[in-house]
Amino acid sequence: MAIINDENTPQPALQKEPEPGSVSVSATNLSVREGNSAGTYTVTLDVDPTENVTITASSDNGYVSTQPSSLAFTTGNWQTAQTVTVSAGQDADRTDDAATISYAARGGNYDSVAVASMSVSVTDDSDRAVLEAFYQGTGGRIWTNVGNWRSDKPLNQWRSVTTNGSGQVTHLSLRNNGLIGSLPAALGKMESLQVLTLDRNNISGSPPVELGNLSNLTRLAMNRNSLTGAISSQLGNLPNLSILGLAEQWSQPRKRGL
Ligand SMILES: [Ca+2]
Ligand SMILES: [Ca+2]
Repeated sequence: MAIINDENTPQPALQKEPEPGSVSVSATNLSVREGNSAGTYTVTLDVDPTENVTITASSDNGYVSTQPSSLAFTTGNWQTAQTVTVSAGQDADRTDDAATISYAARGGNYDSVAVASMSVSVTDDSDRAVLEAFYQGTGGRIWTNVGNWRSDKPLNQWRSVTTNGSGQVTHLSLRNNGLIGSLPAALGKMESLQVLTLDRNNISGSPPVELGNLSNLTRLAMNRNSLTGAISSQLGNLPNLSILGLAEQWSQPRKRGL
């Protein structure tokens, strides 16, 4: 009698169903400051893929993006975590924003596998861009005291800058600090500004008409500079302006500290 299924007889290999794919994301929420890249995280495959896998990211906010936008895992490198960086562009408004990054997986046993989405909160930072323009326009590189200007520190740690609870600049007071050149029109975007004190510098030109947009401005002091030209009538119409100091303008450059 023939013996079948003897333990020495090779058995046909079982046709195993591939294990369903699974993706790990190292974080599901992060914060980024407008105009910056931040908050790197990693994406990893948990299960051996049957073929190459692509994971594509998409953002529901046009100002928020990921680098790279698409991750390629092969059957050889699938165990290696891949790093993603989130960037937030500078938008025109002055409010904080949010974004959700969603992922779509394609390929082999990962086709349509669900991947946890990423919640991104964006801290608006438009005033930082204005201060950068101010620094550039008034010879920041040769200021007497630069403090933390242009650093990554919060704006209220920059020399002579005060902010409100939302991080918007309310006071900018740089007296006798070697400022030269002219005021940038961008200053008119700093809508929360209440006090602008720039006495005893060497600022030339005429104050930009855009300063007339600063409806919260109570004090504008630029005594003892080198201003010329007409003072825009819009400055006189600022609803909250109670002090406007533009005395003693010099027509020639002069030494600091006078
Ligand atoms: Ca903004
Ligand atoms: Ca915004």
